[in-house]
Amino acid sequence: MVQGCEDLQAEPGLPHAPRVSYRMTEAAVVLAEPGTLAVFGFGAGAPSVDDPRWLRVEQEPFDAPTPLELWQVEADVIHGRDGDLNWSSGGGWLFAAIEPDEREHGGPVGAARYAYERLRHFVGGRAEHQVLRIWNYIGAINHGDGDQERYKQFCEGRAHGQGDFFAEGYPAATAIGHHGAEHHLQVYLLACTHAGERVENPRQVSAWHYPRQYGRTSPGFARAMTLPAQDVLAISGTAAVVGHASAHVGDLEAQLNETLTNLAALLASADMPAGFDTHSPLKAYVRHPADAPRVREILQQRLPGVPVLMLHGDVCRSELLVELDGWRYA
Ligand code: 3EB
Repeated sequence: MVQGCEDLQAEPGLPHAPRVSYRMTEAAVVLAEPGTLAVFGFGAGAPSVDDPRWLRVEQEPFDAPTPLELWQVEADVIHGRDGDLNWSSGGGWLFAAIEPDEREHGGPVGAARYAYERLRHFVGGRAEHQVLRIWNYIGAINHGDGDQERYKQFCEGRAHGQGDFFAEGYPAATAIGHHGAEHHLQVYLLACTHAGERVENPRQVSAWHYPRQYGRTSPGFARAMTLPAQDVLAISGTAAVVGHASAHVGDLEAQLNETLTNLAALLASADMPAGFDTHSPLKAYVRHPADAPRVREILQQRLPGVPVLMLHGDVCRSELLVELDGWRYA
């Protein structure tokens, strides 16, 4: 009997990572392209677009004109809504997003809990149930004192909402403040049919081991995640944290240098080649708009040719002035 094609193809390869890029274009144009999994606009100037793959991020860009961020896969994409949760999938990948209004969930703790409960239940019922990377954008993130700081309340709600969903290991993540409506929480994720490989940074205490001084509930996230085909490293929000302490308080340039040192250590730890290139889209979240030109200048020197989108975003520790995250393609 002749072996059929089906047999030869029965063992599908690992899904190739989505291509993440910035492009100066219109949402409608890229949403019409095959393989578009998600499209992000930035700030109040971005349009609202009625497509579950579209997300308008609350952070204001420092670049004008501002590109869109695109996630594209080499497969057909389907999309839909599940109540207030938006999703799309294709090629083994899943995008899911939810943007609860804190006023409808009893405040920041309730909204974070709700977001993570909804995402966990939705993703848990999908073939693409391995959450590899997650982003959290929080209004007025440093408002409130001590354990009442809004970031710490977010951490509390997140921990309740995720339950034991990440018992085998946390995804890579970013949690950054925005200056849009304070009650508007934005959470979105990238999940896959296959697990990735978590990467920690030898220069940093793993976040889930942070001591009590940073809050009752330690943040749960991996420093980075190698995606299943090992072709991309998804890099979590990275700042001037050494050990568990914030380094160079009050010194923007030293913090940025320390952050770049952390990124180099992370690439080494992930067995990735050193450095970033034109296919490594990064974001720089800058606390004080007045610092943005200096951050841009330093990054252009240190990471020539690397696409960096600069956003007005507050790091979750009020003494930290800048944070980077993004992607490193092998
Ligand atoms: C840090 O290194 C900076 O709470 O999900 C970075 C990435 C940070 C993710 C999160 C927090 C989070 O601790 C803060």
